[in-house]
Amino acid sequence: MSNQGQPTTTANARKVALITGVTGQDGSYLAELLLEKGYEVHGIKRRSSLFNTDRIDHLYQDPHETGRKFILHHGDLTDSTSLIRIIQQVQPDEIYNLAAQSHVAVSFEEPEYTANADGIGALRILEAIRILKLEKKTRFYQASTSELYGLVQEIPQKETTPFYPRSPYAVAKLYAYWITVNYREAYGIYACNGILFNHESPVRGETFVTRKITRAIARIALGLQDCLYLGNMSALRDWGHAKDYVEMQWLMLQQQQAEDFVIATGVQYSVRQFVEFAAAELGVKLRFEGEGEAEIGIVESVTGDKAKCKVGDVVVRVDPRYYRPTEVETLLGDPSNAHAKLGWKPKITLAELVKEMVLSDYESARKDALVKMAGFKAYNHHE
Ligand code: NDP
Ligand code: GDR
Repeated sequence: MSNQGQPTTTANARKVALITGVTGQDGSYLAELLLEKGYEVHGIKRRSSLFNTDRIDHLYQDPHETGRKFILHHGDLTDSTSLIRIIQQVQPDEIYNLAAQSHVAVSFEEPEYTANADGIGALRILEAIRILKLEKKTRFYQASTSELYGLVQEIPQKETTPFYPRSPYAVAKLYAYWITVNYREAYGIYACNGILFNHESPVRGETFVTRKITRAIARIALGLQDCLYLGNMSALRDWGHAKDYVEMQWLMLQQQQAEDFVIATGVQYSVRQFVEFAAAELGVKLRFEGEGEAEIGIVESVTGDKAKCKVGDVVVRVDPRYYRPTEVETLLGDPSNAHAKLGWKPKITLAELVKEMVLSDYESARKDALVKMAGFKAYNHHE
């Protein structure tokens, strides 16, 4: 049963949350949600040679202010000492472990680091809870993933579907999943896994496929880019909106008993369909490699330049560089358990998600176009 909104600590005491991965997509939405709910929110960020807080800058509070509700700490999931120090200092009621090397393709290139951060990282936090004797106080959320299902065993995938991870990322997350279950059973810690299917937003990392597509479509439409290179376009995914999904992360920590939940929309589309939806949003007609003629039009000439693409040009091509050694072909979640027990249903449709992402990237592309028009160089980052 949901006891939504009920404090787990003393009545009226402001709850304290600690978010790892606060600078990431989900971390930023979750921090915003918890601040709205009146929490004191602590976040762990990594040291970086450049500022890495773009997604949370709107939540920034001057460190010299008193009564701050949003506080950042330097730490790293690969560094136990930093985690123990922060958890000791913060004494959180809730920990959301969102930090991870979260890119599946990159995990094939950095498998050991991914195992360390994504697998052992969860263990380090759970051990810190135990070392600091916070087992009864601190609730723990682990960002588990539909990638655990990997090679298809059952469609749709639910909590009881067997796992078959297909990447170093998914194998590391499998360890984190089970160590979370084990610490719940062994030490009575309120610890749970959210098995989240893909979720996206305008602040999604630019190298994940949805954001790569919406950025490219916006740039093609404005004549800033001539082609979009993708890998496996037949992969099927169940895409939701990150804003909806972080609400569920919070709900999972407000129950009487810790339990693991699948969170998904229950609808799947192919990567190729996502490209088509994004293009339709700006009225761009696409031609895919190996296919017949189709019109490709520039939407708006901010620069006054001619569009890079002419009618009939191929603008979506396959580059095998983006294929993975082992692929996850199809993911479709069955969220009925979360609907029944958490009363949770996603509010934002895929059409709304695509629209929000495309319009946001179109605005950024327009800025780049204006910079270019003023004679400055506008760099496009490539992966
Ligand atoms: P992001 O990649 O956007 O964010 C990851 C965050 O983790 C960033 O803040 C990053 O810091 C931080 N981080 C990475 N490595 C370390 C480390 N060693 N120590 C401390 N912090 C670190 O991911 P999302 O927000 O999309 O996802 C959040 C979590 O949910 C991840 O664990 C992901 O694996 C999982 N997940 C995501 C899904 C999705 O579709 N988005 C679906 C299912 C699970 P920095 O900003 O400095 O890079
Ligand atoms: P995924 O997301 O691997 O599902 O992991 P991603 O967007 O990277 O890939 C989705 C599918 O698209 C195919 N694809 C491409 N992917 C990328 N990144 N770039 C391309 O050019 C491209 N072309 C085709 C992929 O092969 C794949 O099939 C995400 C991450 O957020 C994980 O952290 C999270 O656990 C899972 O979602 C659920």
